[in-house]
Formats: sequence, structure tokens, C-alpha cells
Amino acid sequence: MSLTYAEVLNQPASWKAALGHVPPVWAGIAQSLDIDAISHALFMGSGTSLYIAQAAAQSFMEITGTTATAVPTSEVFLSSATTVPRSGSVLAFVISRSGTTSEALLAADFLRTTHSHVKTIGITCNAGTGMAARCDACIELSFATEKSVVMTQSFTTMLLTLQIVASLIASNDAMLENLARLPDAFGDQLADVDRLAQRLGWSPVFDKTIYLGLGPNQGLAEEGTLKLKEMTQSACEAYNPLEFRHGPISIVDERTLIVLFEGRRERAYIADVERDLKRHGAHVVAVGPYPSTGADDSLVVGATSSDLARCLLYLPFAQLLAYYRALSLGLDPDKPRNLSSVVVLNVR
Ligand code: F1P
Repeated sequence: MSLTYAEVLNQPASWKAALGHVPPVWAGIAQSLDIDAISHALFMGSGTSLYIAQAAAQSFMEITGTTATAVPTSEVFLSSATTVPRSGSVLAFVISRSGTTSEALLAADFLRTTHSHVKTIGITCNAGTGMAARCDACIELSFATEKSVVMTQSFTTMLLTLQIVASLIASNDAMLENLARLPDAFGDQLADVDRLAQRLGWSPVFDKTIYLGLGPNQGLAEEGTLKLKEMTQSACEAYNPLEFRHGPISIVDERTLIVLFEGRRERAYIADVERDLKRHGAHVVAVGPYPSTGADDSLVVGATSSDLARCLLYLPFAQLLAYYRALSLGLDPDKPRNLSSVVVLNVR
């Protein structure tokens, strides 16, 4: 079995491990760093970890009511005037699967040495890396580490970790209970998700793929395109579903596959978008908590979860679609072109 496929299937085990591991670790961090009133949360990462940051910032704001932003790690030290709040009690989450990406380490160093009002928390899947040494505290999720270059279970497990942390900060037990149901929900949906991803992944019809999502789902839509780019180098883009009609829709034709990550909040607006996409010839896949009558394919996931707690359940379809598309093109998903698992920056 390919490494990537095995890691996609291992997600419920990693999620269960995170649900047990994170609460006591966070309690220790909150006590030792004296985390009390937070005025802003800053999430940062590179590549897939940036998309975790985007979804996590949206989740954090919804769960805690405190403002949060997501930025590429490089912008923290190269454009701090526009990315780092100048005052207040700021919590900065530095996200990096490897814990060794140069920009992540440079950002952590920069914040620690120049911004005393910012507390840095590393989120990584490898223990004992430079990340732990450079941040004020670090959550190490060794059970979600990966052999693959392409990030799958590390994405969802680090995002889940950040949603758990936000729920703990807000003392939101209902959200924690919702999150605790995710591992079983993954198992319930897997057969349908795998079947549809396999059929569409192997289809020779599509020459471009668009992912649409809003709110926390926008980061997930970006991540869906990154999986396809990494594993298949095929044309793909991500947008907010309502924004997509304001211009980009002109790229749609009969060879376009469009995946909509839908939530209950936008339900009243989305049927019209689906109709328009189909009118222009796209094959529309709706992934969400209710069956869609307007789409060509409808995948029901997390029907009983809240919009926010359901987020992670959208990813397995995107991961498997990229996996099967790679196989259909004769590519090895475990060996993506031009990529290694860590980017090291040589600074002169
Ligand atoms: C993650 C990342 C991946 C990408 C590539 C290089 O870095 O940018 O998103 O797929 O393999 O590394 P990190 O999370 O380890 O910092």
C-alpha cells in the first residue's frame, strides 16, 4: 500500500490520539505561560501548514470570539508591521509538520527576540526539533508524523489540535464533544468518499479542478488544490463559492470538475451557485451535511456536526481524489515532482 494512502486512512487513529493528548498538554502550557486574557491570536505556516493556519484562525475566532489572523511564516519577519499586532497580549501559533522549516524557525526566533508581548506556541508532528527550542511552548504530535512528502493526516491532526485548544480556551464543551465524534464519522463516510474519489480521480474527462469553500472551508479548499498540484501537477484553483461567479467562472467548461465544500450557513445561497456552474458545463460535486439535489454528485459528511466541527471531514475526499488522479496519470503519489518534505532556505 502507498504511504500516502495508508496515512490518509490512519487519520481517525491520529485524531483519537490528539483528542486524548492535547487537553492535558494545553493545561500545562496555559499554566506555565500564564495564558489568561488574549487580545489576538496569530497563526502562521508555510505550504500546507499555511492552510492549516487559515482554517485555524477562522475556527479560533468563531470559537473564542477573539480576533485571529493567518499569515505565511515569512511575512512575520519580513513584513511584521502588517502582520504582528504591536501591543496587547498576543498568542502566536507557529505551525510546521517537520518542526524544521527555515521560515517557521526564523519567525519563532524573530517573535521571541523582538516582541515580548507575543507568546509563541509551536505545533509540530516531530518531537525534539528546533521548533520546541525556539518557541515558548510546543505541542508535539508524534503520532501524526508522516513518511510521505505530501501532508495528509498531519494537516487534519494539527488543525484538530488547534480547534481543541480554541475550545479549551473558550471552555466550549459542546465543541469538544462535537470534535470527539469525528473519528467515528470518518469511518462512517469512508466507503462513499473512497468510491466517489476513485471514480472521479480515474475519469479522463477533467482537465481542471476547482475547489470552493468559505469561512474555515476556504483554507480547506486551498489545501484540496495543493494536494492535486503536489501529487498530479494538474490545473486547479480555490475560491470562495460566491466570489467565483464574479469573474473566475469564465474558465468553466465541460472539462471542469468543481468540488463545493458546503456548510449549513450558506445553504440558502449555494443552490443558485450550483445551478450556474452546471449551466456552464461543469461537473459539480457537493460535499456537505445534507444531500444536494442540484449537484451531479452529492457526498453527505458530518450530518450531525456543527459547520465548524465538520471541517476535517471534507479533507479525505480531496486527499483521495488527488491520490487516484495521480494513479490514473501513472504517477507515484509518494514521490511528488520537485518536492521534498522540508524546505531549507539558504540565507546569504
Ligand atoms: C510543509 C511543506 C509542505 C509541502 C512540502 C514542503 O512544511 O511546506 O506543505 O508539501 O513538502 O514542506 P512544514 O509543515 O514542515 O513546515
